Amino acid sequence: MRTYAIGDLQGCAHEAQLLLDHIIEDAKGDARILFVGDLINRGPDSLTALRRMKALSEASGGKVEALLGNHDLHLIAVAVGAQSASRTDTLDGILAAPDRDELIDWLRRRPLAMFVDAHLLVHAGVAAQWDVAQTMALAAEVEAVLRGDGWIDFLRQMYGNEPNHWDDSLAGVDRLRCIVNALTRMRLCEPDGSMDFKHKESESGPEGSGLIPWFDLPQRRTANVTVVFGHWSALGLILRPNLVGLDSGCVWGGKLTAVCLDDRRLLQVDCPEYREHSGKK
Ligand SMILES: [Mn+2]
Repeated sequence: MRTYAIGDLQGCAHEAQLLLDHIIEDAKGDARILFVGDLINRGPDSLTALRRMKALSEASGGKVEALLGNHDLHLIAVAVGAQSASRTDTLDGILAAPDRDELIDWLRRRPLAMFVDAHLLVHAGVAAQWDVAQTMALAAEVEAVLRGDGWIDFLRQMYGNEPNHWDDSLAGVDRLRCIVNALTRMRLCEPDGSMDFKHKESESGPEGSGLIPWFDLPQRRTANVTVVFGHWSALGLILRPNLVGLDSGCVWGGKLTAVCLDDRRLLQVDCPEYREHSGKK
C-alpha cells in the first residue's frame, strides 16, 4: 500500500476528485490517503468536498483520514453559534444542508495530528518544544474535548492569540487554545518560539521583524522526523529532506498537491483562480 498526503482543499471539490483519480491510478487501487486539513471554505464547493471526504473516509476502513485545520474548526464553531461567520466564508451550502449535523459531527471527530511511517502530519505546525510523542499526546487532549460532551463550551473559548508560547505547566482552556493555535494556525515565530499571528505573506515576515517560520526554529524537537503540513499557501510547495509543505494554493489559482510519502512522488492538479490571492487566508 502506498501512502499519500494531500494539501488544503478549501472547497475545491472538482480538483480533489481529479487528484484522487490520479492517486488511485498511481497506487493501483491500494492507497492510504491523508488530508492535512482545511477541506472546506473560500473555495467554490465546500459542501461537495466535505460530503465526499466523509463518505470516502467512512468507506475506507481507516485508510482515508483528514486532519482538522483552522477552517474546519471555524465551520464547526460557526455551526454551533460559537463564532460569527466571516465575510469571505463560503460555508452557507454546508450550514443549510439537510445533513449538516452529520457532517459537523464527523468533522469534529477528526484528529489534529497523525504519525504515519515516520511522518508527523499536522495542519499548520508543531511547537519547537514538542517531540513526536508529546505532539501526539497534546493533539489527543484536544481531540478528546472536541469528541466529548463539552465540545460546544470549548469552541466558545477556543479563539484568541494568547498564550502564544507553549509551557508544559499551561492548564485548562489556555493549554487547549495554545495546542490548537500551534497545530492549526501557526506560521511565523519569534526566535524563542512565541507564535506570531499577524504575518503570513512571506517566510521572513516584515523586514527587521526577526520572525522565522516555525519549522526553521533551531531548537525544534521534531527535526528528526519528516513533518508534513499545509496552511501556508504564500510559501507554496516545500520539499526538504525532513519537511513537506503541501499548501500550493489550490483555491488561489495554484495547484492541489499530493505527495506519496513512500517515494516523494508528486501528483498535482492545476486549479482555476477561484479567489484573488490577497494574503488573507
Ligand atoms: Mn489553514
